[in-house]
Amino acid sequence: MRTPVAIIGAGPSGLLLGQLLHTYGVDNVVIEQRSADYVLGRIRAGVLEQVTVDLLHEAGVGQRVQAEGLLDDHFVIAFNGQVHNIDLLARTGKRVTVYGQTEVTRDLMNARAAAGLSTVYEADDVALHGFDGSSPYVTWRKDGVEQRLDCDWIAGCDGYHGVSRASVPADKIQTFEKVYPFGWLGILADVPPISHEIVYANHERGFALASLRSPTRSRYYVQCSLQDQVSDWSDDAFWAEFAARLPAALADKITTGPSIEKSIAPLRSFVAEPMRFGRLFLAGDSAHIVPPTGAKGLNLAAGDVGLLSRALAEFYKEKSSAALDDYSRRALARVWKAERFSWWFTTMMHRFPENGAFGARMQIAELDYLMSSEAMQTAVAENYVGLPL
Ligand code: FAS
Ligand code: PHB
Repeated sequence: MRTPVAIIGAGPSGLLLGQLLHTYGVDNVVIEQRSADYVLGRIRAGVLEQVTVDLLHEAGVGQRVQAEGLLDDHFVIAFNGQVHNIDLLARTGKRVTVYGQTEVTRDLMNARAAAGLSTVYEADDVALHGFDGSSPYVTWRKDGVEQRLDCDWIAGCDGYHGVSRASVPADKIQTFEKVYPFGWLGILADVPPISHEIVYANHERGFALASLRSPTRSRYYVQCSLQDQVSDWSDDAFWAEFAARLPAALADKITTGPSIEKSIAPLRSFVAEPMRFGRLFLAGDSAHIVPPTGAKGLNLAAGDVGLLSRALAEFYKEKSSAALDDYSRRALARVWKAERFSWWFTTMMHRFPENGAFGARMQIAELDYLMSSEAMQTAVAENYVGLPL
């Protein structure tokens, strides 16, 4: 088998890259280690930047997000028992769209199948070969049979634990990492959300986040210990802690109900440099991770594949590799700014016992200043709606 571009991973990065390349007339094959159902079963991001929505439209899969996505023109910050708005539309002229990553993935999977594009699910022992030369190829085992795909380029869209970044020789890659001393316990429940806007709460008991997937489905999080297990948290325990961390005006709006998904995610900041190694490009979580506080993970992944798809299209249509040669620099410039915002927002909103009473006061002082400064609110708003590609 042969294809111009082999894409490793059928998460949002891999599927969006595949769809954009198809739109630009560049054939590609996606190779995924899990089943489609398994990929769809992961509950992750919920907020899309306009750049991401525009890319979904460019890829021909913008219909449902246009029809069902909820437009938010502000988000909420709660602290000291008070509720404050960060007015995105007034500060930037832009909004964010609330639409779950699961639905983005579903739309991309359906479009890929409708276009008759080749996707290999449940591929075992995926391995990358020859990407330091001019004849890269990918091998895997499917139903016990060894397979090989020759290609011009490999796109490593296989996430933080994938094989792509791990295939790069250690002396050719530099990584930067910060692991946070807590996790997020997330719950999905078919109950009406307390707000159609995203609510971020700084509280002495710990951080809480209120989000949604639709007017009837809520997505809530509380900061938890890394020693916690999901089994330590009954639904009742979650609802009680969630309410305790919100101002009364918001806690009174909580409708409780049984969880349909409950999971704990660790938080880290991570970047691998560069994002290109010969004929291998890294995109999305394979190259970088942000703490989800700033709702940047999925959006950074979309930005990477927006740049990479256009650069690959230029290579095939105009026989120029200029944009490919500049991909890593351009992608990393945007990645590091999102890493900064996500780190700053996480540091400001979560409880860090090791920082003591002074550290807690510095957080409140930062929040007080934010709410008193139009300049700072504009800076926060332009990072939250997403920086230009
Ligand atoms: P993904 O990890 O989504 O996809 C990679 C794909 O590659 C997977 O399907 C995997 O099975 C496959 N793969 C892995 N190894 C492979 C191999 N060897 N061979 C073939 N395939 C392989 N972001 C937000 O903005 N907000 C959030 O609230 C949020 N919550 C998150 C919660 C969790 C638990 C995690 C892990 C991430 C969260 N994120 C969040 C970030 C998340 O949304 C990512 O940014 C997004 O999934 C990135 O998409 P991909 O780069 O496609 O990586
Ligand atoms: C979500 O809806 O899952 C979500 C929203 C905003 C965030 C993180 C997660 O910052």
